[in-house]
Amino acid sequence: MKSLSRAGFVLLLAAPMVTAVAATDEHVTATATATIIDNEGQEIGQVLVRQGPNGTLFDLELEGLPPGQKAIHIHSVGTCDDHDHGFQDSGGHLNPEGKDHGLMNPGGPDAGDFTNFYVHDDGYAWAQFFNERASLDGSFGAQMLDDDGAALVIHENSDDHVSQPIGGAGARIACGVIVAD
Ligand SMILES: [Cu+2]
Repeated sequence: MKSLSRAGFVLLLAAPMVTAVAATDEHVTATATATIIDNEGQEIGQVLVRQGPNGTLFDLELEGLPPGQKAIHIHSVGTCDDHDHGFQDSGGHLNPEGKDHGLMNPGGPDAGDFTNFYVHDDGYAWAQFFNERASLDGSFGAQMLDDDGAALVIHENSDDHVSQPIGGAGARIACGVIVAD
């Protein structure tokens, strides 16, 4: 009897999660995945990208980053091949309108700007971001999957959301090319 009620409890917990995922995906119009690598070229996790009717949702799950607050941005070129040279080939931010960088900048934000996220002491991070200024297919805002693609780039420090060009976020420590599913 005890184990039966426990099983029932687990089922009750599981059911709303399934419903929540289905409800979120009902209006998804395009999806993509970015497999994130570090400066050694090792895979450290993924970001799942879902384009909705009014913005794009990014689900991030990573392991093995140094702890603390980190900046993440959409960079304008879809390459992370130069991991041993700091991911410079991913270019600057996705920013076709030439805005200033920074969510709190009066001349911003650019299309690639996000809020910061936090890496726990054990190197694990989960975060979810929403961006109304960038879409996968160009149906609103800047187009991520254009001819030269785009990459998600993680920096060693947090973004102050004002300073040019990248909010004082420092070195590029991880990168993932955004690839259509
Ligand atoms: Cu950046």
